[in-house]
Amino acid sequence: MSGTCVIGLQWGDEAKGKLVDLLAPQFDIVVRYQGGANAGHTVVAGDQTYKLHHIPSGILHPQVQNLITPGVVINPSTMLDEMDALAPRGIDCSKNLLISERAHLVMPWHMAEDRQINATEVRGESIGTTNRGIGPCYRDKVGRTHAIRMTDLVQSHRDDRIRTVAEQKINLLKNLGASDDELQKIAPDVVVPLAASWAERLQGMIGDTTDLLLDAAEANKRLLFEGAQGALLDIDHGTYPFVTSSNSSGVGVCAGAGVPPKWINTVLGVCKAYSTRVGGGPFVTELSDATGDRIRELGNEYGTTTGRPRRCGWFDAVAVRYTSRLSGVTRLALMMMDVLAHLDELKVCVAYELDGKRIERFPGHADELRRCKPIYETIPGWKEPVDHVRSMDQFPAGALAYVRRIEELVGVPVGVLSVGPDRAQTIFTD
Ligand code: 2SA
Ligand code: MG
Repeated sequence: MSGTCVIGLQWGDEAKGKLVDLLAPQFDIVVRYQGGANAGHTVVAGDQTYKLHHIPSGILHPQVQNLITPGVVINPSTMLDEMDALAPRGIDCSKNLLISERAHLVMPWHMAEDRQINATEVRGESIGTTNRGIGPCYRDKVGRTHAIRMTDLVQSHRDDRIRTVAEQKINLLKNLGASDDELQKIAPDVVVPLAASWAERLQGMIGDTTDLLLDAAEANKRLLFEGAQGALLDIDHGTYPFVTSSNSSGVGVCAGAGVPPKWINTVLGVCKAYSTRVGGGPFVTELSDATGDRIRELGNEYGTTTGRPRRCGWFDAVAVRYTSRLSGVTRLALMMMDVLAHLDELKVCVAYELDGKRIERFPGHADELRRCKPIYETIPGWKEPVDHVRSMDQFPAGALAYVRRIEELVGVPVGVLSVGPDRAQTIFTD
């Protein structure tokens, strides 16, 4: 049994891509199993920075097979752009990438529908999606009547199917007040040839990843599952409705990839040494002050996909304990430790105050979470930079005390610490 998962425990952007790239050489297969082009995974290799959206972060290793499985929603135009950007840098995705025929397509109408979602307030706030068509595509997947899958691209019914759905979507979007410009982008005469061009370029890379993965698991191959977004954005278990539309916590791996739970034995829970969130929704430890701004600047906390500034705050142990338990985390990876150096003191949220009562449970309702006030423990800061640290004994005592406290509060040992974006700036504790 050798399935390992890398799961974000906060609201995404925990630097999962960096870890997957580092771990990939120890695995035979790397799997992206949920989300889509809303993800932004940054990998730094030497002097090169790669920004990946659909393509698994194992792609930089030619001996590793990369899979995009049924739970992912794919925008072929964006994916082809991503491949075209990798090609001149010596990475030929056609060699070691297989895309599931069962995966759903994000179509141009989904982007128009997403803009409509963002223009609508839920519980007094916009969800603040990435406008990548993710929610509308998953909605069509569940609804079944308007869905288009990878397999449809390479079937003889392709043009008819796309024309029919495009006509229905035009009517729908007209009623929702879409602009002429938006409607033009989804006209059948535009979308039908576009889909044909996708098929021409992708057909050799579309296949049955489910069968391949089951064979690989039964042959004891080493599998690495790369989560996208973070567990607090999970459609069922996150801060609903301010979530993404897939199961981004550990519980999503089996359904999205197509593997039974018995093949998973290690779950690496990735979190920053502080918290960030991009988009709307409650955020108990948010800092709307100079410390928050400082974390944003030092941590370069801007969206990889949209460039949006991320909201920043202290580490929330209530939230991470919840998502760590939910995801079955066996080791924590604590990232961005370098960003917290030089502070006089740090705060860690150890419980919430909800309507005058102390709670340690993570509330299931966004309104309840919005009413929660953080109960902080103050921890002395450390004045020394840590970006040069390469082993546990090189950390200042203050930084180690911070790590130990987080382990205690979350209830899981830290297995990895990161002190910068480079591969070398990663310390494995055992
Ligand atoms: P969506 O587009 O429907 O998935 O948006 C719903 C919510 O999920 C959040 N979300 C994310 N949060 C953090 N990082 C994500 N990926 C990009 C990145 C985001 C970016 O790596 O930086 O560039 O802005 C991501 N994807 C979705 C989103 O903000 C909504 O709150
Ligand atoms: Mg990201």
